[in-house]
Amino acid sequence: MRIDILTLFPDMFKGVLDASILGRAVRNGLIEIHTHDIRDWADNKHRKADDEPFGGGAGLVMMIQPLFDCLSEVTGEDKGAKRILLTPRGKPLTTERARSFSKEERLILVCGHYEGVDERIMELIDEEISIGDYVLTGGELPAMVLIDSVARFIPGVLGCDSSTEEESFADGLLEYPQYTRPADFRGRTVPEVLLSGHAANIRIWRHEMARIKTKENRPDLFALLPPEPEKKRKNSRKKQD
Ligand code: 4FV
Repeated sequence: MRIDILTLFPDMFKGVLDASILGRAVRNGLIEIHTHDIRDWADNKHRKADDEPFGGGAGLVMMIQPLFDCLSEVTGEDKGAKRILLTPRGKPLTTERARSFSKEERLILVCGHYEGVDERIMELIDEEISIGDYVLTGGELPAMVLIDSVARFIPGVLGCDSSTEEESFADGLLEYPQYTRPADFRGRTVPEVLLSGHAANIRIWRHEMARIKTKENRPDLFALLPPEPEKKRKNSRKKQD
């Protein structure tokens, strides 16, 4: 997959896109990422890319000319590229949307700044995406969040592709509690069932815990879950015949 990022602050992406899992994915050629400084397309001698809002109001708005010419040139003839504006008024970024974006050939991400972008850019935008109901200083962090969430669905990016199946939101549930060595940390122990090796009981316990955590933290998601019968854990000790 190719990802182009249009931003006034390309340096913000250094460090994030060449570290850890994303960095490895780029090095392995699974993802190709290009950043473009919108100011390079400003056709005024002061490379100005923002101005006061028509109709008054606080703050500045990103000017249409640098953004329009940058997006047009970066898109070129590539009609297959999906052009996304990161904005608080966008559709929410969800696991399903991240999964569907991961199937695209090419994403072009437009990062707004200040109070936002001149509305006439919408002529060149296919989708508006929000990472959450709060206002940030820029679209750069949302672009990084989107790239990270999408990259995880690209085969080969994660150590084992199956891990996207067993995680929060994969089946409408928040994820179950995780534990690793040591089994006893200063008297803080691990639930017995996880040490029992009894796969079915472990599955039942994890599902129960995921439902409890979902009910506690995301009643909106819990309400969407199908009612389910109480699953009894099988007694791990073989019945002595
Ligand atoms: C945002 C969000 C966000 C708003 C004005 C950038 C800022 C400035 N983007 N999800 N929440 N963007 O707050 O995506 O342009």
